[in-house]
Order: sequence, then C-alpha cells, then structure tokens
Amino acid sequence: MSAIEANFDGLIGPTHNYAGLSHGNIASADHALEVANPKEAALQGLGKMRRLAEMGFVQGLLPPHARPHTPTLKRLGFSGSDHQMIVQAARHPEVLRNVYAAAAMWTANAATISPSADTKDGRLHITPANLTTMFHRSIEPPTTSRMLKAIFPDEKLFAHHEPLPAGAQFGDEGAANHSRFCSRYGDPGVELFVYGRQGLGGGKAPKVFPGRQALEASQAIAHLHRLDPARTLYVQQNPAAIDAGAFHNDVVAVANRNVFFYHEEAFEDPDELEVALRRAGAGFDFAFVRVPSNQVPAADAVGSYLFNSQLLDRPGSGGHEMMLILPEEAREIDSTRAYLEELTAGSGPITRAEFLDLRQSMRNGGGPACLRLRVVLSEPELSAVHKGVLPDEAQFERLEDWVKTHYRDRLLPDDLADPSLMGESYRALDELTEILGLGSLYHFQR
Ligand code: SUG
Repeated sequence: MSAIEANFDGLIGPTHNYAGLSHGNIASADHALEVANPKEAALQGLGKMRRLAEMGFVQGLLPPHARPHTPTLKRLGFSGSDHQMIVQAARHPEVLRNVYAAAAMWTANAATISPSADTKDGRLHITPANLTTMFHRSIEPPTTSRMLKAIFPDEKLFAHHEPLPAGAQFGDEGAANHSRFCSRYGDPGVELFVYGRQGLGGGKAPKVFPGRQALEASQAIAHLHRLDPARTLYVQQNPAAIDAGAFHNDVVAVANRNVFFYHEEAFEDPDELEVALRRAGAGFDFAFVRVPSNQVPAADAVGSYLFNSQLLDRPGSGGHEMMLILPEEAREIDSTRAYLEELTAGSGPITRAEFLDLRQSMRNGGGPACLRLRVVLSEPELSAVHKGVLPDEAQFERLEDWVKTHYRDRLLPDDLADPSLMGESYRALDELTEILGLGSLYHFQR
C-alpha cells in the first residue's frame, strides 16, 4: 500500500526555559539559567513546520503539555489551590523547575511508532515513551498518551499501548533511538532499535553519562508492536558516544528509507551493523553515509547537531535524491560546514543542505530531529488523523498570532516562582485546544 511519512512537531510551550535539567545533555548544562525567549522559540518551531509544509511534506503538530504540572506537585505533598502550591514550591526551586519544563516539545521522545506495513496485525502501533531517566520528562507519558489517542483515534487502524512500566531497567526514550529502513514507505521495513545499556545487567555501559534507553525496553516495544523478528535489529550505541554527549542516538545518526547517515563513532562496530542491516533488508538498495572522525570529530558532531537533522526525500527528485534540514550551528562549525559542502557536491544520495534557526531549542539540546515525531501513514490512516493538528496556511497564521498574543519574550528559571506565569500559560493552552479542536486535554480543563 502506498504511504507517506508525516512529521509531528512539538509546538513549543509558553514556559520554555533553561533549567539545566538533563545530565548528559551538554547544551542543557552549558546554557543552564540563561534567559530564554519562549515566544521566539515557538515561532522558530512553527517556522520549521511551515517550511516542511511549503515543500509539500505532510506536517502535523503535537500540542504543548500543561506546565506547571500541578498534579505532580500534589503527588509530591504540596497542597491547597494551584496558586498556593506554586507559592510553596517556590521554596524548592529545583522542584518547581522540573514541573515547569517545556521538554515535551521534543516529540522524537514522545513515542515509538511502527508503521502498519511492519506489524503482524496490519495496524499502526504506538507506544508512548516512559522517559524514566529524567524526572522532568517522566511527567510526560500520561499526557502524551492522551494526546496520541485523540489524534490517532480509530482503534481499527491505530493500536495504542501503555508506556512501559517505570524503572531504570525499562528506560525508554522513544523514536530518538529508533530508525526504520525501507524502499518505499508503504513497504515492509526493517526497524533498528539502538540502546544505551542493558537494563537488567550485563554488557558495557557508558561511564560518565546515563544510557537512557534500555535494551529490554526496546525488546518489549518490538514484541508489543508485533514486529517480524527477522526484520528487527538491536544494536548498542557506542558507550563512548554517550559519554561524549550523544544522550540519544539521533544525535549521531539519522535514517530515511534506504539511506543511513551516521558518525563513525556512533556504533562500536559499524561494519557489522551494515552487514546485519543488509541481511535484514534483503532487496533494499542501502546507502550508508558514514562520516569519519578525521573529517568531523565526535565533539563537533555533538556541538553542531549535524546528525540531528531531518533527512528527507528531496522534493522534485522523484525519490532519487535526499536533503538535510539542519540547524544553523552545522554551518558555523568549520568541520561540519566543510563536510556538508563536500557531501552535497558529491555523487551520493544527499544533494542538498538547508539550515534553519532553531537556537532557542538547540540551547537545550533539541535540534530539528528532536522536534519531530515521524509517522508513516497510508492513505486511510492519514484520513483518520484528527485534522486540527495538520495545519494549513491559515492555521499556521492563527497559531503564530496565538503565540504572539500569549507568550513572554523573556523567561528565567527564577521567574517560575511567579504564580501569574501559571495563569498565563493555562489561558494560552485553553485557547489552543479550541484552535486545534481537541476538546479538554489538560488537567486544568477538567
Ligand atoms: O531530554 N532537553 C531534552 C532534549 C531532548 C532532545 N531530544 C532528542 N535528542 N531526540 C532532554 O535532554 C533540557 C531541559 C532543561 O534543561 O531545561 C531537556 O530536557
């Protein structure tokens, strides 16, 4: 069956700030406590969505989560009205920062999705990530689950699973550690799950930073999604790459259909991985674009987010060429700029590089690829998607106006103690659910 790949980007929420919450994410640590500009962040994100829509890609969005998340404050023993809880929590700024994080914007971590062409029951399978490694992100799964059910409602087409049980042993960070290979999107693919460590013990693990994705989590998802074991691969991310700052695999690798663009140090034995992929994807015309460390040192790969790009079929090329959507940072670092010039001038499949300003998100470690969840959809599946989250030109304009009306252009972690920020944020989101026609999504609406 014919199918397309849609991108669902996270609409960046009104409380975007730099709290330094993610150990192992170098950008998050480097920019901790700086001034953020939520308005600019959201407009940059919408700008990327618009650009893809303009090029003819199916572009969707996932709404921000309600922050501050006062139900979490209640579970932590704070009491009284929402306003009173914020006043109490202001005496524990580290707690407040966690319940205020706008991190749900990075929808590559929202869920793992297996297209219907890959699953035994012919349905598209969705497992929201449990995000257990970082407390601020562990708050996301119930809301993500509710949103995905509202956006992909038809259970005959879409199978929704619960997030995996909590616990470091089953840490799951979603599609950021999952790549799918195929010839055409609608054909059966090969799914590659990249893990950071073995959750139940054994094997190697990174020494400095957490390996967020557990092998056991990836295996559970493959079983839940009823994938063909012969077309499902598990490979460990090089622990040294995690220690160098590649906290998710999408910081050092990105795939589209038959093309795999990755850093030489992303995997311990890339030759073995290529052989395994060729075996599992017999018949695919694989192109492996392996970037050597002597051209792009690992630190530059992490600093530039070269691989945290979107690898897309180049419009107008009849599926014969691909392009990269990259952050501006990738042309500011000498090694990655030079590499991209050589790459796009060469005879390989990637013939164009386009750069976007996503600096607000980048300062928290979120590049173009982090901001989107890929969903391969057949025609009937696409028709069943909730239309309000697939913006057209008029809807993009409406969303930009909404951001301009409601968002602050300056936010510091200390500002989170001001209870009026909560009111502003909830009012904005309340209006957003109307714009998107999503009903009462948020706890404060019930
Ligand atoms: O989980 N940053 C996110 C970035 C996620 C990027 N996603 C992918 N690579 N797919 C994270 O580390 C920082 C929040 C702060 O420090 O305020 C943060 O959560």
